[in-house]
Order: sequence, then C-alpha cells, then structure tokens
Amino acid sequence: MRQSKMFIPTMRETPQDADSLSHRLMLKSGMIKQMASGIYTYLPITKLVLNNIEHIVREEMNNIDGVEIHMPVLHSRELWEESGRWQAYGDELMRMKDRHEREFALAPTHEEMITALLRDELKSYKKLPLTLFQIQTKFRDERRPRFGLLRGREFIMKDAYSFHSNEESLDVTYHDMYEAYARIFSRVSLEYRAVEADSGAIGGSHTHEFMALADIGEDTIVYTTESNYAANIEKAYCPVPEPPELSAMKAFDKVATPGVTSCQTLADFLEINLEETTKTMILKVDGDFIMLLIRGDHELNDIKVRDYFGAQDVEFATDADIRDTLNASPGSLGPVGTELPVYIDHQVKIMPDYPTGANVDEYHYINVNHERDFEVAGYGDFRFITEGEMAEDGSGKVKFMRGIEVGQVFKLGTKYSESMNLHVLDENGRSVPVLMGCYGIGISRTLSAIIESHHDGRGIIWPKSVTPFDVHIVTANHKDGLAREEAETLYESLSQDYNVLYDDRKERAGVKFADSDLIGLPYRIVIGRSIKEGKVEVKPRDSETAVEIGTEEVHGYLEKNY
Ligand code: 9G3
Repeated sequence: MRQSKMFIPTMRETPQDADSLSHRLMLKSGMIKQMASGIYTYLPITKLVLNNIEHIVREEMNNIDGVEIHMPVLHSRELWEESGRWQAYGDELMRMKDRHEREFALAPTHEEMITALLRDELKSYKKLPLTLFQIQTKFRDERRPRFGLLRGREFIMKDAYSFHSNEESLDVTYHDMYEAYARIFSRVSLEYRAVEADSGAIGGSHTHEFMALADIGEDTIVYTTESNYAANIEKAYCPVPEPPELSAMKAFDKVATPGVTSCQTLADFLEINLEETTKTMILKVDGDFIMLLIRGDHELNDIKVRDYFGAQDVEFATDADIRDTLNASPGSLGPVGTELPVYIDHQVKIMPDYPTGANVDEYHYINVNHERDFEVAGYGDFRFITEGEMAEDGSGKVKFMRGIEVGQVFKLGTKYSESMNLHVLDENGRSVPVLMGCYGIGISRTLSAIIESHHDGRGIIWPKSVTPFDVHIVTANHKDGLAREEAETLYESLSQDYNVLYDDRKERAGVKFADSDLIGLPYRIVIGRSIKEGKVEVKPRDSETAVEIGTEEVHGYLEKNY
C-alpha cells in the first residue's frame, strides 16, 4: 500500500485528552478518531489489526466446532422482558424507539437473542451440543467511558454461546473454549492469566476471566509465582489462620476516648498496633442489617460478604440507618450489647482482648472477647487479601498485578433456557431445559491491550501475528529520482511475499521516521544516500541497531529474520 494513498492522520503533539498509554498512542499514530464520548472511528491501521485479531479468533472458534452467525443489534423490549433484564439493567442498557414508538435495546450482549433464535429450532437433544458465535458491535452506556477503546460505549466483541443436554457436555465445551482462549491470547502475544472470577449478577455456576497483564488494567489480580494460582482480588480467599493457644482473657472495661473515631486514632490512644484493633461495620444485606467485624488494618470485601450470604445486594448502612438502628455514630460502633447479628472475620476470631466501639460517642470497650462478651452469628472471610500473604492454595506468597479483562467464559446453566423456554426432548422423550455456556472476547479491547504491552517511547511495536503491515519502506529524500526508482522496485518485489507499506510521501525524512516509529511495523527499510552503492538500511522496530545490506539481499534477510 502506498502511504500517499493511505489515511493515517498521525499527530505531532501529544493529545491531552488521552487517559491511557494505548489511548494516547492510538490517537497519535492516527488509528482512531473520537466521534463522541466513548465512540470512535477505527481508521485504516486499526481496521487492519482488528481484521488480523478476528482472523485468529475465527480460526480458533472453528477449531472447536464453533459456527459463525450474525445476530441483530436491535433487540425488542419484549425480548428482554422475557428474561427480566429490561428492568434489571438501568442506564447502561442503551434504549431507543422506532418510528412506531416501539422500544428497543441496542444489544450489550446476546443471551436473550440467541435463546429466542434456538427455542424455535432446537427440539431434540440429538441436535446438541451446538456452539454458535458472532463478532460484532456491542453497546453499553458506560457512565464514564475512558482509556480509549478499553472502555468505550460501542465496542467489538466475539460472543459465543453453547447448548447442551447435560453437564458433562457443557464441561467439555467450557474446557475447549478455555483452551481456545489460551491459544488466542498467546497468538496475539498477550501475557495473560485466567482467573477464577466472581460470577456476578448473570448467575451461572462457574466463570473465568482472562486478564491481560497491563499497568493500566482496572482489575487487580492476585497470583503466586509458585503455582498457576490466580484470582480476581474480589474472589481471592484468605487462608484460615491457626487458632492461638488459649490464654486467660483480660477483664472487659469501658474507657473514655475523646476525639477517637478511627482505628488509627484508637490504636494511637491505646498505644497498641493498628492490627490489634477491630473495625465494626453495619451492612444492609438484601435489606437486613448485620454487624460485621474485621481487623483494623484490613479492608472489607463486599463481594465476599455477598457470596457468604448468597445475597443479591450488599451495601453499607448509611449514617442515618446507623443512628436509627443503634443511635450511635459510625465512628464508635461495637458488637457488645447490640441486637444485630454479629459476624466476625477469621482474623478477628484468633484475636483476644481487643478494643471495640461502645456504641456511645467518645467511649470504647477494651479487652473484648467474642463469645464471652457478645454472641457471634458466624465466622467468615470478609476481607481483601493483602500482598505478601500466603495464597489460599498454600503454594506461596501472593503478589498483585493489574489486568485488563479481555475474555470471559461462563457456565450459564439453565438461567435463560428456563426463563425463555428453550427445551428439548431428552433420550427418554422428556422435555428438559437446555444447558448453556457463554464466552466473550473483547476484540477492540484486545487491540488496546496489545498496545499497552507492545510499545516504547517512540510508539507502537506490533507483534508479527497482528501487525497491519510487515515492512515499512521509507525514502529518506523523495526528491531523489534514484531512491524513488529503487523504492518502487523493492516495493513491487517485496509485495509478492509481504504486506508492504511504502511511505512515498514528499515529507521531510524526520517526519517520515517519526511516523514510522509511531505506526510501529516490524521492519523499516530506508532508501537513503547509500542507494548509490546499491545499499539500503534495514531496521527491526524492536531493536536499536540497523543493518546496511544490498537491495538484492533484502528478501533473504527478511526470510531469515522475520
Ligand atoms: C446488560 C448490560 C451490560 C452488561 C450485561 C447486560 C455485562 C451483561 C455480562 C455478559 C456476560 C457474557 C456473552 C459474552 C460473554 C459475556 N454487561 N454482562 O450481561 F444489559 Cl447494559 O455480557 N455475555
């Protein structure tokens, strides 16, 4: 492709409104243009890379008998009312009306659509298992779109759905999909971890998230180097500590603690460590108030609380709630004397003689012991694990890393087939709901993740597997007739075996080299002054050193090195 015919609006200055590295580089290297908040045009370079990523995804989906379809983006309100999700989702679900005032959603995902498609087609278990997938635009009205394509309001997703008459069959496809994802992310050169994730609101018994390692990642992944343990921090459970040998409990007492309203000020006041204090919180779990104690230096993990109670909704009681239920202020809450059920974290369970609030402002109790001074409704793991602790699999100390969620695999069970009546006759002629799995890859997000992990100070460094072109031919001085001739010859001959971008623009050499570094193709061939001796300079994008070779050696060089 001749660059003079291309459309790559690179930028000289660094765009100020970019809020992540990949966002900045994509704007600067002329890959995207923002048309509205979270809504982008994919320019030619991006389109070429997306094609390459999608090609790899299609290959791997076909590899495990996934069959491609293309479903509508416009979903009727009635369809989403069948699954109850028209009401369940709020502003994030983009909605519109057609000319007859009929309401539609712009699809954020396709469980309803695919279930409606198949309930009229699938009648017998003999047709199962079946795996269908599509690659297309999804719409989610993010409150705060940011990080370029990483969190857009329109984005490209591969979403696959599988259908089964029994659990074993679903397990096989889930495993195949998991392995296919591992191949896809390896092939696009992403370093990733598959982590046990929180199955969230969509239900289903089993889910893994594929996290691409990147500093910008919004998720924190907990992992150890001693095993392949990895978990989203929401689901990273803490080992239950060994109980200490029993020691005599100290006498319970009440002390005046003027101005003490936090664990740290309490620790300072009592001249003890923060780890020796406790934090008492009031939570509303599906509408019921409970009291929960964790160690003063730990943080509450509301996902773990929700899982512990099997609840839909967990939130902190408001100050007003607290005043109404306990007529105490949040800074001086404690379990002694409360009617609320009290749950304590495993780490508090092994603590004797700790201080707590006295449910009276400016007073605290000291030497409190659970079971002696208050009843315990239950023990659990309610906190976020901290870096350096032992992993729940005991394999070693955990480390944290940031990750970008680029893929998710879910076992959905019969959540949609029951609510939307997708049944088949089983081998005994009984009508049974079909088991489903769903599997997503953020295609445009994967592209951003690749840039986040493949760049240097001068621009992008495309991996060979997804690069928009293989070779960048650049004339240093396009006024030089000989250079132009040799460039044309090289362009024609290399194009037989490689995708070549030929920068034939009448720009200054400095501009062309800067653009070439920004765009980041694997190899640059410069036609400069040494073309008089029949030589060109070849420079791999991921190395600082260039070599000078004869034009007739270029083919051989690329065959050997690329
Ligand atoms: C919505 C809106 C946003 C959503 C969903 C529904 C996320 C929603 C989860 C999934 C599950 C899987 C198939 C491919 C893989 C992921 N955000 N999810 O269901 F209405 Cl507004 O999308 N779907």
